[in-house]
Amino acid sequence: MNIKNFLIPLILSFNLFTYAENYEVKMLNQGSEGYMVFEPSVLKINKGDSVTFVATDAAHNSASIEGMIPPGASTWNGNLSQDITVTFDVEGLYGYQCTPHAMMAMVGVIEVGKNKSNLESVKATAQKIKATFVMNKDRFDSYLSQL
Ligand SMILES: [Cu+2]
Repeated sequence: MNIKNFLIPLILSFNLFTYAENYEVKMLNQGSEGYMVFEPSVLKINKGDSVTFVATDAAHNSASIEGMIPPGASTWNGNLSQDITVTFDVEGLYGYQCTPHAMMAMVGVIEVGKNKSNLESVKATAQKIKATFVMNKDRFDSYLSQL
């Protein structure tokens, strides 16, 4: 076999692959947006990418919010003070929270694959959850407006 016949298709095929990326979201007592925040709080990624929620500060977790993930997507629920890596194989919008600090609006949003088809559901759930916030009441609206 001619080496060229083997190498050229191989080299061309590299361009066809998009490699999955890993992003980090820090769980913080204080960040640039205030107290009890995920940083970055708004993330746009591609289908197949993963996000590691990093326990930079203790006593936080990351958990998906019911009604704020696309149909067919898997939920997640991290342990307190531990990193958790979530792979996003279903396109759409995801809302998540830190369970012990949900009332302090420790929430975040992720858009996977430029697909906003579940935006209305996410917004409706955000309005309900917002009513339970005791501080940072505008966070969900602010985050969703960045999508
Ligand atoms: Cu927290």
